[in-house]
Amino acid sequence: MVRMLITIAGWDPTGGAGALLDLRVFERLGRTGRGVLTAVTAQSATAVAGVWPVPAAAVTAQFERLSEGLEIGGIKVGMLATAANLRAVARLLGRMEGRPRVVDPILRSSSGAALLEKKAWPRLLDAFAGRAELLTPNLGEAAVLAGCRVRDAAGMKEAAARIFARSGVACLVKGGHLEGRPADVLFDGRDYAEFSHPREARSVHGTGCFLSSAILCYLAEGRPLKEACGLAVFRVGQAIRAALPAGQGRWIFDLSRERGRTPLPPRA
Ligand code: PXL
Repeated sequence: MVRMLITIAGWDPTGGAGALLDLRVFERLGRTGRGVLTAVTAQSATAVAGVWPVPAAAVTAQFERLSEGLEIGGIKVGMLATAANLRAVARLLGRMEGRPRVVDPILRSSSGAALLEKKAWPRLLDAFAGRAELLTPNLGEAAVLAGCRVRDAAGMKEAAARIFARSGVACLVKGGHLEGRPADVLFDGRDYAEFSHPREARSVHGTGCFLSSAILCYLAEGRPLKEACGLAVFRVGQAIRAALPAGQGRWIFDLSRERGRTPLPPRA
């Protein structure tokens, strides 16, 4: 039976982020995907105009019906919208021990809209404690989750270590918004790894969704965490360079423009 990847995420009608992008990334990297919706958003390429959460009972029911008769190869969690959805999804992940689970702890959109209600922010690490293989906060999310300033590589290491200490889950802090040459920092509970990448001149919507979906694909292939993160960082860079302008200085992924590109760097 084909092992499906599942994204549990929100709906961005532009397809630049959320479940629609996740499913395209899965397919682009050779995997079959299915989706559980947590919220509907209304948005343009530049701003989120509204968020309508899906009730937690509907999130759970989607997942339960979907997983009947399905071989699940891994799960990615994105936007959750509500504290009730956070609880429900954490419970579902708790039943998926042994399968790769990647949680992108999305708190806000880049335009500042809350994509998880604020009262749930302090509960996120507890909810996913021991129930995922990786958390992928950006600098702002890492600062909120770890409760410390995250302004440079040392701050990223500190935040990743605190997040691991509180959740028992490995943490990749994304440094895309750092000054200078950006790097992402991984802490797996024992060792740190840094993945530096060129500064991309383009501000592409959904970069975090792309990255976490790609990491899940590589984990589902059986690659170790560090290798999966490195390959995904590389792959996001490729996709950014094939993105389309979306107006007002923003760009949007267009995976159709990538056809024929090498999906992976040569194996070392
Ligand atoms: O990029 C974060 C994100 C994730 N998921 C959905 C979104 C956004 C940002 O707007 O709308 C559904």
